[in-house]
Amino acid sequence: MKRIILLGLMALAVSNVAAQKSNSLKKAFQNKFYIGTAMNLEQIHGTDTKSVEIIKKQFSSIVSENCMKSMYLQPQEGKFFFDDADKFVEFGEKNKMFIIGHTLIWHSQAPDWFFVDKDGKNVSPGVLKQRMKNHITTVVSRYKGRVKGWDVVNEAIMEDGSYRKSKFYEILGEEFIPLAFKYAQEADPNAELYYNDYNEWHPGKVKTVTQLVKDLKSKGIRIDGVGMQAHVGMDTPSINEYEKAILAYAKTGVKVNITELEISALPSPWGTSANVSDKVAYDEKMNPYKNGLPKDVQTQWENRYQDFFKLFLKQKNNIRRVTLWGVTDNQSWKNDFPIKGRTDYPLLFDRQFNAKPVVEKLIKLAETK
Ligand code: 9MR
Repeated sequence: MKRIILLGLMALAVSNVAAQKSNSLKKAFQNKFYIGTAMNLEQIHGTDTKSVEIIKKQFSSIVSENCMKSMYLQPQEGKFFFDDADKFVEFGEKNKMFIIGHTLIWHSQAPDWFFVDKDGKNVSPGVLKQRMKNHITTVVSRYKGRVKGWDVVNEAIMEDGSYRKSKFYEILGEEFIPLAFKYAQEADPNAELYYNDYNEWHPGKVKTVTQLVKDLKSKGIRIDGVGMQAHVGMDTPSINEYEKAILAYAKTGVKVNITELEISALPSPWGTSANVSDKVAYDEKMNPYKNGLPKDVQTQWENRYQDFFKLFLKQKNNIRRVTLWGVTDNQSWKNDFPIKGRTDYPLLFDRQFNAKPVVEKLIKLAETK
């Protein structure tokens, strides 16, 4: 009788170990790459307790979805607001996470004052350099040694490979990118520094971004990674195109971060733009799954996630981190982009805070690869 109980207990212990091994993304991927999520304000301040539980259990890395953008950190010249960002960094430290700051230099969500003088005219190159330096130095030094990686420059290149005609570009030309990296490096020599962009599998972008990495390196300026935002759809881009881009970036000697990952289950009026100013009017036909995904679409969506993760696992030596752009479907920006007011299903946790079946499948994939 005793032996039977003992055997029973042993079996229970073994199955517990097995369950433990496979009960979170964080554990399953720990020897592959960091697996992260973006955090919004409710999560950072702990009011969304259910999401916070998921984040602690499932993810090994976090990035600020909005609160470290320059319009929030420095709404007026010289007047910094750090309350949200401080909380975000504290959360990451407390939970031993790899903390990412997003983003230092981005044309969008930069405060208007950044580029103009008191008469509203563009400032001189010298003034803009000073403002960039002050912003980057103040922010990066505050979190020195704590924020482990920075999206230094975000979305500066267009799909055809040309430079985006942003205010930074208009006033400083291409030079604004090496300058931003130099200022960040000076402020925290040990932080990883990244260039981050969407549609970076596009051949035109691949060409210019790889050249950019080479140019920075030849100037003796450090760049550690390219962040490939992964705001992808059901068909575009192809896994093959995506892999080619990963290999091209890796060949320049940097790591690839898969950033801002989510897979929209909805029809798209165009490819996979993540340019926040590209919006399309609401159309009932474009919002077909208000009450849930039909089984066939659900299966197709799960397969698409698995195909991407198979690629990430295959390329794990080139990939440092895979970060989801949010936790639950209802929190995703995709419900309002590119068409406002739709019901999308792009993330790994549903509107009731439950892990979707795909989570278990991704865990299994990680454990068998
Ligand atoms: O998810 C972010 C959303 O909440 C903001 O309203 C939006 C505008 O700042 O930015 C979203 O995140 C963007 C990211 O910072 C950069 N790449 C594209 C993302 C989606 O627009």
